[in-house]
Amino acid sequence: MKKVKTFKLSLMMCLTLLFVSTFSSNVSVYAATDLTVDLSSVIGPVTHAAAGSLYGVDVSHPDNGFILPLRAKSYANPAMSGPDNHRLEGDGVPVAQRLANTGSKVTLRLADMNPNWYDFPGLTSWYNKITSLINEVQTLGLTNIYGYEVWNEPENNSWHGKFVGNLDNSNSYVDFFVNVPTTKSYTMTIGYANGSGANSTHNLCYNGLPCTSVTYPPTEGWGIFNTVSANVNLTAGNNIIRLAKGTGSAELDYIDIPGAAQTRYEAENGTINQGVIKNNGFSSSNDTDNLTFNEMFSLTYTKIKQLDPSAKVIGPSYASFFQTGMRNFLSYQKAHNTLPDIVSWHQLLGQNFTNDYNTYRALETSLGISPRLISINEYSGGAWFSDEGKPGVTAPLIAKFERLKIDTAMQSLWNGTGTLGSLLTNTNQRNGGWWFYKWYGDMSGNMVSVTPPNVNSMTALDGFANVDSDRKYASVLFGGVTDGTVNAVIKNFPSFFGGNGSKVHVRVESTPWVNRDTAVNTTTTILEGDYTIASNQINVSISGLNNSYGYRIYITPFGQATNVYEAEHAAVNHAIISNSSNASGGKYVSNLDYSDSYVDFYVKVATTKTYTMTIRYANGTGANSTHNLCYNGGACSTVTYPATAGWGQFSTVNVSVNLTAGDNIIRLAKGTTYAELDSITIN
Ligand SMILES: [Ca+2]
Ligand SMILES: [Ca+2]
Repeated sequence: MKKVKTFKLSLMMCLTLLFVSTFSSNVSVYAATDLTVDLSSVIGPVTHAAAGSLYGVDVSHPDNGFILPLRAKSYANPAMSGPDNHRLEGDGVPVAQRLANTGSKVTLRLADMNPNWYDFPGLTSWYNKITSLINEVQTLGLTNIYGYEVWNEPENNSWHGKFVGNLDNSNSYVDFFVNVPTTKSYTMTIGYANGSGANSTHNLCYNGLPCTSVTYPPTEGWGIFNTVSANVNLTAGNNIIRLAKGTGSAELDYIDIPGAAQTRYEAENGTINQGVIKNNGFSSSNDTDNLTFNEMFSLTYTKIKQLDPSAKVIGPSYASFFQTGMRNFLSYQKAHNTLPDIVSWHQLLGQNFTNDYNTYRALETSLGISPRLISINEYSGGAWFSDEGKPGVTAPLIAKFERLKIDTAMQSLWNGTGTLGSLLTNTNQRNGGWWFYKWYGDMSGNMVSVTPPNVNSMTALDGFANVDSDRKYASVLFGGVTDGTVNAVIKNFPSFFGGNGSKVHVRVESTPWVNRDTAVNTTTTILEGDYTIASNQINVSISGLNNSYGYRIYITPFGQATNVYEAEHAAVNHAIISNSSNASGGKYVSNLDYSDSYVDFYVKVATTKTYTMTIRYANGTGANSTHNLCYNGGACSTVTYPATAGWGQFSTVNVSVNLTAGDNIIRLAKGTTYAELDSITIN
């Protein structure tokens, strides 16, 4: 979706909101506030599938410090940007280069290579652009391209097809003027739509011969086209072929006559009597090089695979899930052996995603198509503009995406580019949504099952959770509409937590939301304590909840230190994570060798005061080296590291830091010569 909306879509949104609000009021009949987390029911590995955003990362902004903690699986960017393209900014290839070391991938949106919304340049130019793009990706050796998204929202008239509808009067017809070189029988293909649910007919009349009848089986809907064939005996030179109203109704897109002067005669270019020319994304026109969207997608798929057989092709990227359009698309691509590797659509209007997902999987089954990866490459809540980035709205969405193993999902773009999907303010500061996505980025190990009060509600309380048995912790993120209380039932503790009778440490935090432009410097700890496992579960009751806020429950084994921060789990810029049995946690950060190399530690303390920070480091230079220590926006200072026994051989230094209650961001950045970082401990 782009920022400019059509009236039609606004109306759809209003209708949807009415539906959602009605639906939400029914939620109260459920045991409203129970959220059950099964720590032993693994969904799959943590990938941060839904942490990315559309145009959320630009070539030069935001700063990496904002991007790194989110650990998004993929962003979506224009395949090319500039004055001749749909987007001025966000050029996907340099963004992919920029993100190459962060672990994030980039979806390249090919439609954005075109100007406006979107002008198809003709197949030759289209192929040239794609060839140039893929050659560039290959020349640069980029390995973090998630895939090539062929088009965007084709059904919303971003595919400029035309057809003739309302051929409903007794004298409605379209005359096609067809020139053929040879007198013979030709097999004519008719692109038509019949949304009546029953067969309809046209009368086929030409060259003074008796009319015959053409039968149109039902298509997936009005404006959604299939083809039928009919034989016509044409004479060399000009012929007038008339398709006239018969029984029931049909819409006409084009006729194809192989061997004729044109291979396609568009209905809208014929002589139309008692019919109306219409626009939509399922039909073809001169503006689309006489291709339907399905045809263009299929040809583009083939071209991409010729250029790079390992490339992933993404589509159709409908503005919302709708079964009829998806069936039409999948049926066509299956028949042409050009099914996308990753099926995409958008979640913007508050629809029931759980239901849409199940409908989609059933559609695959019914068409004999193996399960595709799914990318929801634009998402926001039903009140799209005010919802984007709001934790209380995104939590129930992410919960569904994680529960259903959606491969990637990207926040929509209702705000400016380069703001990580409305997670930064207009003055480039973190807002409350950023901290929620930072918690998401903190997740590691495996995602585990969370059962909300109602999996079908897109607005009510829902959450997602992870367990990391190496790092020995679990976390649960949640948000959504509640009556102000949540009872989190956390059960089936893995053995590293101990068993029944063991205590676990629980910290519950909230991140606020006023609006996207309200900066938030810290999250708030709203509850902290030790809970005893009984019947292999604990119940954490939380009250005073705000429907716009996001929440995290962070659970560690009793007695496990919470003041040690491993460098390898921090936000690491332009450096490498290495393994060593000497290192705390088995890993450390090496190669902090560049002017932009740094590690950002997110340190949470209960009290504002001066703390001792113990830095575990290695310095194999044989002489003193330094890092620059910068935190909380204050002036930087220098930390001096005496030489250690070698690289990967660690020692410690202590420095004093003045921390404020809540979250503190402590940066250790390259200074004089070199040093490696293992961990920091705050006392
Ligand atoms: Ca047409
Ligand atoms: Ca370490």
